Amino acid sequence: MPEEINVTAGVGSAPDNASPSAFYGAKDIQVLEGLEAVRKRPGMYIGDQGARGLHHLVYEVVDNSIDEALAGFCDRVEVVILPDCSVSVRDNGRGIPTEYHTGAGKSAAEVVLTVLHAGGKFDKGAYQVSGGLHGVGVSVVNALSSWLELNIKRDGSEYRQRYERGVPVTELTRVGDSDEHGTSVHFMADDEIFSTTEYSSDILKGRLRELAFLNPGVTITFEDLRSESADGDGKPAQVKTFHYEGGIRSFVEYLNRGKETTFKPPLCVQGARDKTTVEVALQYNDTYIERVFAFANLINTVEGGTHVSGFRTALTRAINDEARRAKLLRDKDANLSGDDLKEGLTVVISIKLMEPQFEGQTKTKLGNGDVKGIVDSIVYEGLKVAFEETPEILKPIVDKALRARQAREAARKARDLVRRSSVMNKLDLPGKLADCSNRDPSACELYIVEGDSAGGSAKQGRDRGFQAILPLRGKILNVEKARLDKILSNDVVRTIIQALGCGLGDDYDSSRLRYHKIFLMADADIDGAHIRTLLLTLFYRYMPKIIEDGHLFVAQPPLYRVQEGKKIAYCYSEKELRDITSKMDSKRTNIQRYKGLGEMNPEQLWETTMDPENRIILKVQVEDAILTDELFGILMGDAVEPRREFIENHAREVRNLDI
Ligand code: 0RA
Repeated sequence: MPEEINVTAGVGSAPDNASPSAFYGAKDIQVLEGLEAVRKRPGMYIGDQGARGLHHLVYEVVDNSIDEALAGFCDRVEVVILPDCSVSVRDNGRGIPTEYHTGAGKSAAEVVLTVLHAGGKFDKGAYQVSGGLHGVGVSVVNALSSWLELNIKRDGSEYRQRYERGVPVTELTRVGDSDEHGTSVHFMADDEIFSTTEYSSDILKGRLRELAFLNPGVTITFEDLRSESADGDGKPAQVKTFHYEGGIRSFVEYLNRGKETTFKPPLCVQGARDKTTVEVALQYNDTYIERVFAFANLINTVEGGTHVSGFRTALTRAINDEARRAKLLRDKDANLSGDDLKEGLTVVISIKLMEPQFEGQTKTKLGNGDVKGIVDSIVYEGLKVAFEETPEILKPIVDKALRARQAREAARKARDLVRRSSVMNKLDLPGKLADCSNRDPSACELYIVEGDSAGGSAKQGRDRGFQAILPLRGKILNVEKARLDKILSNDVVRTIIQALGCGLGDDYDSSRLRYHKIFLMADADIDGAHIRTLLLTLFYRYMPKIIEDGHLFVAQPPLYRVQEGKKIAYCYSEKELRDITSKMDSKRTNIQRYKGLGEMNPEQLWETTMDPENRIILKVQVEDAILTDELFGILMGDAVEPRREFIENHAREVRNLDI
C-alpha cells in the first residue's frame, strides 16, 4: 500500500493557509487512498467505464447544482461540452464554501473535491438528489478526471483551484472580486479510465430536459461546441434551453406530443405528508401502450417501487368509485381492473422523501414501505377532487377502459392458443425453427434471420449443438400501432413467441426462456434496418426483461470480403476496408461487397457472424428509458413530422445507406 501512496504524494502542494507541513499528513494520505480506490475500481462508484459511466460524471456534477436549486439557492445551470471534449457545469448557487476547514487542514472546497462522500451538505434538512443513486460526490468526478478546474464565486470574491487526477496542483486562490455567486466545475474525463470519452449530446439533453421538468423554474442550458457534434446535424452549435414552468404537467404534454389525447390538459395531483411530497400528472392517449415514468428525489426509478404501486391502487380505486357514482358503470358491471386502465396511459410520478431506499438490480427501485400508503391516499383524494371539478374527463377514460377490457378478453383467447402450443414440447415448436440439441437455455443461442435464403445458409453453417435458427418471412407487424390481440394474431410474432417459449406482456416468464442469447440477423441495408427496428420494438414493448437481462444481441455481418492470394480478410466498416486495402497490393486484391446475408455461403456466414470465437456482436441495451421510448415512438408511431426531423438530424450518422 504505502508504495502506491508515495507516487502521488509529491504532486500536491500544501496550501499557504493549510497545515504548515510541506508533507502530507495522515489525513491527506487517507484522501489519496480514497481517490486511488476510486481510480482502481471506477465501476463501484459510477457503474462502468464505458459511455454510461462517462455520462454519469456529468450527472454527478449537475445533481450537485440541482441540490442547490432544491435548497432554493439556484435557478440556472449551464452545461457545455467544449471542443476538446471537456465538460463545464456552471450554476448560480451559493458556491462551495471556501473557508479554511480547521479539522481537515484545508479549504472546505478542497474537502468537497477530494474526500469521498463529503458532498458537504451540512444542511441535513433538504432533499438531496446526491443522496440517492448518483450520490457519490464530486470527489469521484475529480478522481476520474485527468484535470479539473474549480471556480467559485461567493462572499464578494472569485476563487480558483486546479486538480490533476484528483490531486490539487494549485491552492484554492482568490483571483478577484465578484458580486456574483455560484460554482463552476470544468473537467476532462480521464482517457486512462474511460474506454470512450465521446459524449452523446442526445443522452445529456435527455437527462437535462428531464431535470428541468422535475424542477420547474430552474433554467438549464446545454451547448455542444464540438465540431463533429454527436448531433451531426452540421448546423452551428446552438444553446438549447430547458425551462418549464408547468413542471411534470409539461412533461406529460411533452411525452404525448403529436398524439391524440382523451382530454387536455393532463390531470395533476399533488400533496405532502410526513416530509414526503407527491406530484403526479397523467393523461390518456390513443395508443395501446402504458408509460409510467417515476422519480424519487429526481432519480428515475426505472424498476418502479412503492410509489408506483401506491399510484396504481389509487388510480383504480378512484376511477371505479367515481364511475359508479356517475353511473358510468352499472351495478352489474364488474370493476375496472388495473390492467383495463393501463391502455394509453401516460403518467409521471415525482416524489421527494427524506431517506430514500433504492433497491433492485440497478438500484432504481424505491423500497420505502410507508410511501405506498402516502402516495395512495394523496393520489386517491386528489383524483376524486379532480373528477368532481371536471366530470367530463371521466367518461372517455371509462369508455376507453371498457374497450380495453373487451380487447383483453380477445387477446387472452389468442394468447391461450399461443401459450398452449408453447409448452416445451418439440412438436409444438414452429415448423421453420431449426432447433439445437442442447436443452440448457443458458448455453443456447437463437438466430432470428431475415429471409429464407439467409436462413438456409445459417442452418447449414451453424453449430447445431447450441445454435438454433429461425428464418422469418412475411410482414412483421408494427407493434407500436396495434393492440395485443392483433399482435398475437400476426404469424411472425407468434412464431417468435413460440420459439422463445417465455410468453409476453404480463405473461412473460423468464424461467421459460429457451435461449439466453438471441441474435437479430438482418441485412446491412435499409430494409434490414427496418426489420430490425420492428423486432426491437416487439422486444422493447412486450419483453423488455429480455433486454434488461442482457439476452438480446444484434449480429454484425461483414460488409466486405477482401482476398489477396491466400489471405482473406473481412471488413465490418468502410474504415476497416480502407485500412486493410491500403496495406495490400491493390492490383492483386479482390474485393467482394456483401449486399445481403444471402450472398454469403454457409462457411462464410459461420466464420464471420456466428462463430463465437470470431463474430462481432452488439448487445442491445437501454441507456435511457425515456429517450428510447421517445425514439421508438418517433420511428414507429403515427406522427410524420418528428420522424422527418429525426432522420434529418441523424442522417449523417448512417454509414451504410443503401436504398
Ligand atoms: C457544500 C456546501 C454547500 C454547497 C455546496 C457544497 C455546493 C456544491 C456544489 C457542486 C456544484 N455546485 C455546488 N454548489 C454548492 C452549502 C453552502 C453554504 O452553506 O453556503
